[in-house]
Amino acid sequence: MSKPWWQDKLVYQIYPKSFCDANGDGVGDLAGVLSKLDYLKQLGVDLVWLSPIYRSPFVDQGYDVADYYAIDPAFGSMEQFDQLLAETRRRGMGVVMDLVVNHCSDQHVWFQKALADPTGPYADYFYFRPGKEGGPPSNYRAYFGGSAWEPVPGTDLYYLHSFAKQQPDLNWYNPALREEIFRMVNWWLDKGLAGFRVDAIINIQKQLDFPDYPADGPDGLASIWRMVQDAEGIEAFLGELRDRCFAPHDAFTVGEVFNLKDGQLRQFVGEHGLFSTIFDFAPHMLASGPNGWQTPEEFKFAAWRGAVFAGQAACPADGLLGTIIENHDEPRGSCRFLPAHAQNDAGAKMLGTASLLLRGIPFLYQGQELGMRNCPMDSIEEYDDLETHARYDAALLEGKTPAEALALCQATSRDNARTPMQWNGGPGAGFTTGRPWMRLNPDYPTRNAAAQQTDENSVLRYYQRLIALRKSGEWGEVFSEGSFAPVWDTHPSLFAYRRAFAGRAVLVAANFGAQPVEQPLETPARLLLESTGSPAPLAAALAKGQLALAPCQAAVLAEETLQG
Ligand code: TEU
Repeated sequence: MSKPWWQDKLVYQIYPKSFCDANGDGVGDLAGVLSKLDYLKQLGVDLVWLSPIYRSPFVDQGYDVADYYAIDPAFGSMEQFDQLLAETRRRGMGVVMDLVVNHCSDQHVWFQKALADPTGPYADYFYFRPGKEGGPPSNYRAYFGGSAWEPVPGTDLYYLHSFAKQQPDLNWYNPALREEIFRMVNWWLDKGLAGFRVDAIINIQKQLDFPDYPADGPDGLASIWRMVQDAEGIEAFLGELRDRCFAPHDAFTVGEVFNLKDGQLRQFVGEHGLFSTIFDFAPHMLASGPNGWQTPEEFKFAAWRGAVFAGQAACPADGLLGTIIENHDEPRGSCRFLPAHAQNDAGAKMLGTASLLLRGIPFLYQGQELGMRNCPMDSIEEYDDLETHARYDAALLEGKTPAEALALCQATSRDNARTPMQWNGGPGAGFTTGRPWMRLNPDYPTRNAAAQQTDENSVLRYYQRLIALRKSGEWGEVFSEGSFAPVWDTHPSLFAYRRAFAGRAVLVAANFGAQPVEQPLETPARLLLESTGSPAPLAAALAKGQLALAPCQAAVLAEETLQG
């Protein structure tokens, strides 16, 4: 089996609205991205994933696409996009776009034509269904709240939307729709795109009789997820997408899939997988308590370690998972996957070490390399994200007070990760010369890329060294191709594992506890990297065959005598 070209790649996610604004209108743009390519190269990034930049009314920040063939003017032009392709290629990098094809925008011409002729061919690009007993066809709640069915004006029909009502679901069971999608995907790949991150894709499979489910909330509705979960047949659609588009272009693809069924992982990743990789969201799912996001769970070290290690164990030998700490939908990892005492820069470096060297394709989200933190807003009005507003309303309906509902939003809001990137300590954080579209995290005067670049002990400089090690000529193959094995996996505070390849092995160990730990080593080990900038005590312990880690210290050790 030959190794795929993306096996050793590292991906960096850009949230374009909040990355860098070159024209001073307060919104990030492609010219801004172009101006930061050297920064990304220096960090060690191979592939740049852009959240959607297609023409959009931005009801869901571009995840509502009005024209799949156009760049939204807020971001720039197709010429600038082509320039981005050329400039990344010149630096040995590639561009990955977001592929949002479970739904489009209600402003898309397909939907406009469907509304104009609700029994015509374009209506079958969507799910138009007659109502039932004076109400919608079934009792589904959309992910962003409210009924998942919206009346088609002037008819007794409804259309289905899994997300916002401005995001009508596309009917993948219609071959004509599938042809449109394949043509569009191939058009982008022909341009020279490296691949796609495939949005919310599990939702394309439906039960076409749309059965009701028992209500699961005070609104009397049942989550649409219930219907999707019981639906079958996604493999056929994704197989066609792979064979018609991805495989002929040797594209890199990462699927956004939640809650795979038993045995499905084998079909999704690996040599004949439907995608190159899929995100491992198991650690993120731990934050949902018995009542989902309404009952957020505190970080529990052993459960988190267990979820990460279970993902590593479940992944087939010929496949890779996308390892991820944070993205544009999740609170910042530095406030989430760390115990309270470690929610600081030392913790961010430790978490980065623990995550980036796992088996898999590492994904970084903008600002993660600065240890950027959640940004709790003072009132619900300050939040932009529609899901946050839906959660606020749902929490009130559940009987929570406004203060309790706001606290829930502060803990779980997607806007925590969507505040502008912090480039320097000057006005607008170097993100914009104008007024930023979303408030800056108030810590930007001290936490920013310029300050961190000149501080050898910063999170940024540490991430640069960590990524350089992962990709080094000496150890790169161990990280990109090596096996994974947990080490000391019942220890109360150590997160440790061994990566091994071709007779060489690396031990990664991190102390998540508030107390120092000491542990005898099985084999002599040499220090490759440590996270605190104070290696002396660890080096002294290693000389005696011991591992000694201070709280929040992570270390990477070469164990050259072990067989891989
Ligand atoms: O998210 C898909 C998804 O399942 C969301 O429900 C996500 O889990 C939730 O927002 C987390 O709080 C994708 C995109 O990543 C998201 O930004 C979009 O809003 C969504 O699809 C609709 O396109």
